[in-house]
Amino acid sequence: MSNGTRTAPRCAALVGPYLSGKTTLLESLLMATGQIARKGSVQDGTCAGDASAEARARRMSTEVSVHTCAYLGDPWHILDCPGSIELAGDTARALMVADVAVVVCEPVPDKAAMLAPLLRFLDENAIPHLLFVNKVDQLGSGDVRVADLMTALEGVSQRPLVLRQVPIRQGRAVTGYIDLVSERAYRYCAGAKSETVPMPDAVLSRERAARQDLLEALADFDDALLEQLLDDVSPPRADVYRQLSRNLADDLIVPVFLGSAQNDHGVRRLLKALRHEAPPVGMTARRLGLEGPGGTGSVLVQPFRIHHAPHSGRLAYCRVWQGEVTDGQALGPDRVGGIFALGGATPTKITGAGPGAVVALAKLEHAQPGALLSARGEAGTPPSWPAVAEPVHALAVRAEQRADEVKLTGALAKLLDEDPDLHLAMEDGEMVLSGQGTVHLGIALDRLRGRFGLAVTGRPPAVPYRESIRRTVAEHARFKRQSGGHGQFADVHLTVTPLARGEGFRFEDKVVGGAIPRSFIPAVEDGAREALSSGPLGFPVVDVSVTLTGGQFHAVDSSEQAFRTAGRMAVQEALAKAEPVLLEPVLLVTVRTPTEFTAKAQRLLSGRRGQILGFDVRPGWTGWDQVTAYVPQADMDDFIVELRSLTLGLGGYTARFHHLADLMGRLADRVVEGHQAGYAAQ
Ligand SMILES: Nc1nc2c(ncn2[C@@H]2O[C@H](COP(=O)(O)OP(=O)(O)OP(=O)(O)O)[C@@H](O)[C@H]2O)c(=O)[nH]1
Ligand SMILES: [Mg+2]
Repeated sequence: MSNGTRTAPRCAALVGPYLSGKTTLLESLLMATGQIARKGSVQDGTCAGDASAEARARRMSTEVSVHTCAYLGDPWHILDCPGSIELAGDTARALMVADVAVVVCEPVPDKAAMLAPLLRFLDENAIPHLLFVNKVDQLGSGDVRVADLMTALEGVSQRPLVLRQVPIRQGRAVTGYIDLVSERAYRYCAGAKSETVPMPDAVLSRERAARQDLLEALADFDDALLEQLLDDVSPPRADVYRQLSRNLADDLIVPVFLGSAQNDHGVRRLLKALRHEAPPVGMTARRLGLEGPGGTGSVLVQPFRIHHAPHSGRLAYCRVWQGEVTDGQALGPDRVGGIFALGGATPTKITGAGPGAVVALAKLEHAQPGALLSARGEAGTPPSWPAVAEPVHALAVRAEQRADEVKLTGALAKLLDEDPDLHLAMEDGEMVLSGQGTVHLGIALDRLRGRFGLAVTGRPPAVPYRESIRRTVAEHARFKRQSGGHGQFADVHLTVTPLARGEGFRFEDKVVGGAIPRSFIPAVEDGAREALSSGPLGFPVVDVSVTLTGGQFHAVDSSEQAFRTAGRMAVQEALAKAEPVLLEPVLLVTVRTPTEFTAKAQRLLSGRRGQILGFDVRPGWTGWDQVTAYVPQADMDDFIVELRSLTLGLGGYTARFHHLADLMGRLADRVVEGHQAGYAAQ
């Protein structure tokens, strides 16, 4: 291990849009490397990548899974990442520890735009990546030319794409490829290595042109190669390979491969490219500017995800950047309590892990994704570590059985620990879980049910309506009770007055001449606050001032309790006469979308009672707009679902509470009736 980097495991992340075939590709890679004897399938729920119950049930990847294999003696870790845009945070964190990313996409030019956010992330972080155009078995039916696909893909990549293969077709069907570096032709063989075949004449001219493009792309970064090209000299193959791997490591170019994961086509070619061109762990650590506080030999580990396993407890999935991790050693503020290899059905215990390894470390109770750990302590989180995403969807979560409430709190704490993109807050008495969309939150609920055995429900959270008044009203209330011994007596005169929006509650004491003793006045204020906690419409009352103007007391029978009750009665009666008005929360919403969908996004906002404030280009994003609008919170339910369906899944938004607006007429009646019916049902 110590002599280098070649034998240290490298780590490739499989990423790309939802359902592009990453988990199927993983299965094919595991088979081609002899890791598994038989291929499972996503559809049958038998593949290695989607092993969790949530993934199987949904036939999609619901979390990053870690796999281990070896190809021609080189050890590899493969991270199969979920493609759903709602789980992009998990994928981003996995990408931060990978040496190379394999971007799996479909051969559909119209879907190229779906790659834009991912390619942008890879380029911003200079993560070496190549494209694997999957499902080429479908190219025939769609009659798509690879050249058109490349044009579409180039439109969404900041880095130049370099096509490495041209397809060989029979009719429309793709039956093999020509490798543009070795200039050899291959015929695909289902489930096995491709066979070498003579170069078909029909493809020769396309091959020449594509190879010239490839060399020219490389020559942009290499003067010697440029000279050779200008002199019409064919550069030595070894130089081309060297240049390819250097340019990949520096994220200067994006090589493009073709294949079909389902049929194992092009998969060994991909493995070879990874073997020759993917940078070793030491180079990745340098790219990330990482070095342990004790120099290059000292141990440096970075967790990228937390998992609470039923038997081993809290596991930190980590990449070992340098040094050797041993069981029991100090790491960060904790001590390693078990090292587990990942990839099988369950983690298996091992004794140590060296540079490049992706392992699960137990008992690192304080480890957080991104935060570097060394033997000397925690070495901080690099600034490039992805930020947590702002929530765009929320559910009020409840245990069906009261007895489960404590267990639910514990289970949610674990889920939040595992997934930094989940958020939990108490809002108007409800436990509100928020995250990246219906799929993201649905998976969280499935985990509560499946992993933690909890019967839970998730409903749209209640909209935090408020109410206020529109008129000043003076009121008098007398509380008097005579029941044996001491009686109760308090008499209060007060006025309620509407305040401007946002001013909250104000209490003024204008009692003169000791009509009410000082000591009872705070009790009147308490009573007023009680009355405001639920107004005549049933909601908390805001923006009201209460002025105590006078009253009476009794030397023996008056008490704080009596004045609180009288204060509450007076305010309650005054509010009912002061023209109560329902207030609804309005959010300032900023929608981000590719320009081609801006008009649709605007219509969506207007359709939800939104008041468009304006639109502009999205700063730093060519071809994107952002639209700002005021939208009532009540109309934001499932907004993200519709926005995504209108924008190829690319649109997103942020929302902040902005103001409370008067709500009147039928809409207000419906809210009040619904609220009262809700109470009656409880
Ligand atoms: N025709 C064809 N279908 C494929 C190929 N590879 C995958 N599929 C199908 O595409 C669908 C999605 O495959 P997955 O491997 O689950 O895709 P994924 O990218 O892992 O999906 P997520 O992880 O949910 O984003 C499945 O129905 C596969 O059978 C291929 O090469 N050709
Ligand atoms: Mg998958």
